[in-house]
Amino acid sequence: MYRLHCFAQSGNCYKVALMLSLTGVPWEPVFVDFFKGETRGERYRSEINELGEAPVLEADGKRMSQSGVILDLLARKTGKFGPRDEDERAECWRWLLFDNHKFTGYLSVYRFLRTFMKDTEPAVLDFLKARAERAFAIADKHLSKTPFLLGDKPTIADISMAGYVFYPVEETGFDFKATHPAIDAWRERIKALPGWKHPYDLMPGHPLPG
Ligand SMILES: N[C@@H](CCC(=O)N[C@@H](CS)C(=O)NCC(=O)O)C(=O)O
Repeated sequence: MYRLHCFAQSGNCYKVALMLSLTGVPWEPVFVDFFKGETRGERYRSEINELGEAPVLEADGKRMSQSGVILDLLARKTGKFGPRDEDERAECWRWLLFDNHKFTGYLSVYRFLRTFMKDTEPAVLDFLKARAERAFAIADKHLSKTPFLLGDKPTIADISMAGYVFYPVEETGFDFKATHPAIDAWRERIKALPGWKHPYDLMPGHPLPG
């Protein structure tokens, strides 16, 4: 039984929750009260994750963090969504790192500041939005040539990049259907995979208390 420390508004947590759901392995969520500061607390940092981040996966008596590392481990354990050879492994990690740094990296911070923190400088939001849009343009061009990032089959690279794309347009500020048709079509292909669920149906903590 896997235990995933997570909360519904976190697309980084969703990457792991989605992988667990798509692979059909038994797991249970452990709610992280992020908006009350749990990840910044001493207990979380000393007992759960010294990096002060979610997601954290507990398995075989170990705790591990960084969604990319966790996805790689789950792919190896389940034999699903992993790269099939060394070339694919390199390609997978190329997209995983691009996602962590740029696609998820800018999209997640932009969404967090515009939706969950109300006092961000407009210039900061403009910068993050422009950076996110550059990453989207690169992904959209690539996905106009291939159904999934590495070809015909979905991999952990797709699961990682899908972390934030299912949240409502009102939250993210991005309407992929209107602006990035290849990302939108790829998103529909992921949604059609058996076991797919929306982040708000997979993890605890939604809606936020008013
Ligand atoms: N690269 C990390 C990012 C994890 C991350 O930033 N998680 C957020 C929640 S979505 C977090 O816990 N942030 C706390 C902080 O940065 O202080 C991963 O993919 O796991």
